[in-house]
Formats: sequence, C-alpha cells, structure tokens
Amino acid sequence: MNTADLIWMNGEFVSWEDAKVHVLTHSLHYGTGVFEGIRAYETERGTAIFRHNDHLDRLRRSAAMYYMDVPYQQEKLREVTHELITRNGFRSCYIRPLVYRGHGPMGLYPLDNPVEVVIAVWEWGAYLGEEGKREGITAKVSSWERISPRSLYPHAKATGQYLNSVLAKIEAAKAGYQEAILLDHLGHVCEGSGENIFMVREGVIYTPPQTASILDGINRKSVIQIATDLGHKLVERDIARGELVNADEVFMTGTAAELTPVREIDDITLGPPGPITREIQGIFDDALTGRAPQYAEWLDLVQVPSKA
Ligand code: PPE
Repeated sequence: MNTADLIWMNGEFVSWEDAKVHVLTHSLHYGTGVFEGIRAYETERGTAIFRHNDHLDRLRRSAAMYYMDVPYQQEKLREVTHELITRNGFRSCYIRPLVYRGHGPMGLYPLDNPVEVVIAVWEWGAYLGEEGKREGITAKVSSWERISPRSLYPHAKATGQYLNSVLAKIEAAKAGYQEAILLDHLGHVCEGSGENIFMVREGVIYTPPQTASILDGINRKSVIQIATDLGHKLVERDIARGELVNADEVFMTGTAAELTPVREIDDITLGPPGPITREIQGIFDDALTGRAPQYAEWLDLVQVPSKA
C-alpha cells in the first residue's frame, strides 16, 4: 500500500513506522474497535473532506454501541485530521480513524481497558478499480449472510464485525467475482462487503431499508439526496434476490468504492451502466470534488494549505 510520513496516535503525530501497538491489545484479540473510512478530494478551493462530521458522528455512535467514550472532542479529531493531511502533503487521500480497546486486562470484559484513538491517511485509488467505476463490476450473492441484529449491531462500524465481510469477499474473489452481495438474515438483499446497494426497476430506484441489517452509509444518504433532488422516485424497501438480478440497473456506494455500477450478478448480465446510474454518478462525483455548488455544505475544507 501507499504509506504516509505521519500517523496521529493518542494525541501525537508519530512516524508511520512507529505507529505500533502491544500484541495484547484487546481489540486485536476480540475485535473491540470501531472505525471510519473517509475520503478527502482535491477541489478548486483546496483539499476537502467529504461529510467529515457525519463520519465522525458515526464513529462516536459506533463507539457508544460498544460502550466506548471517544476520549477526544469531535472538533479536536477534525482539526488533527486537517493537520495530518497537510503535514503528509496530500491533496487527496483516504482517512481511517480507529477507536479501540488497548492493552490492559485480558478476557471479554473490556470496560477497564483504555480507549485508544489513531487516525491514518494514505492515498487510495478506486477500490473496485477505475474500470469498475466506468464499466461496472461483477458480483456474486454470497453464501454468507450479513450479521444479524440478533448477534451484533449491523449499524456499528466495528472491526470484529468485518470478519463477515472478509469471508464474503474472499469467497467472491476465489470464485472470480469482483464483489460480494450479502443477503440479510431473512434472505433479503442487504449490501456489498463494503458498500450499500441500489437497484433501478422501471425508472424507480430502490435500496434496502435500515431494518435490512445495512450499515447506514453516508454515501447512501448522499445518493438518496441526489436522486431525490434530480426528481427520481426513490423507495427504501426490502429487495428480493430475484428482483436484483432482473433489475434494469444496479450500483453500489461507499467511501472507498464511491459509486460503482454492477454489470453482472451470479453470471446474469445486467448490462453496461444505465442512464440513471450514470446521471447520479456524474453529480455524485461533482459533489465529491466540489463541482456541485448545491452540495457545497458536504465539504469540510482542509484549513491549512497543502504542501506543493
Ligand atoms: N456497508 C459496509 C459493510 C461498509 O463497510 C461500508 C463502507 C458501506 C456500507 C458504505 O458506507 P459509507 O462509506 O458510509 O458510504 N466501507 C468502508 C470500508 C472499506 C474497507 O475496505 O476498509 C469504506 O468504504 O471506507
């Protein structure tokens, strides 16, 4: 991967090589961490972080679901992220804040372990490939169902929960597909291994609701807003697997994946990215990169000027 010079760790900027943890870090054993994935883009007004406060809100809420208080004010995390991007000299990058239970007592009761915070940034290209964004990707409905609300909070972005995504991703990759689509515990379409999902049928856009065990994606929210502003009808409701493979258009959204069309599911061809996918993708890309003035409030401009 592309590295950076500095990582922010528990209040200090440390060199990439020195950002280390003890092997008995609680979250390394039990998955007791929560994280975010955020992107900063180069815009005409400088580097801007997309929906930064929304991501930091979700980080705090994910932490609360696992009984962790983030030991820094949100504004502090926001400011150090700006400084981290600037000091690393990035114009655009991926941002990974992580809040986790550190080294302390072992065993499953974590509340006496310290809560630690790191923020890393690195340059990360298109998650499912530039070609994937342009031409669409292939996906496989996973044999793994998405974690159910009876076991964990699907709404929490917690490190341990990602074993579910990891199994689905490995299965899809080994079978020769680019991404996995997970069904929820009731057999309804849920989401990708790291993306929310949308389909278009007869001009109407559908996406699974909050009750379908999804992660409440920030890009999902943005796309719902954009689609609605464009005058499209968008319905949040359960989606059957059979509807998905018969859809006119399918696309996925996520911070890493941005908006990526799906051109084939389980070897059934949906076709190249359709007109509604293209239309929304265009405005969404404009919003990310500061070319859509109507969505300017989604951008958190990095205050310190970037290194040339
Ligand atoms: N569902 C899951 C399971 C998920 O991990 C993500 C983001 C989303 C939906 C979309 O959420 P949002 O980014 O707020 O629109 N996945 C992150 C992790 C990817 C990774 O490989 O790490 C991301 O896109 O940053």
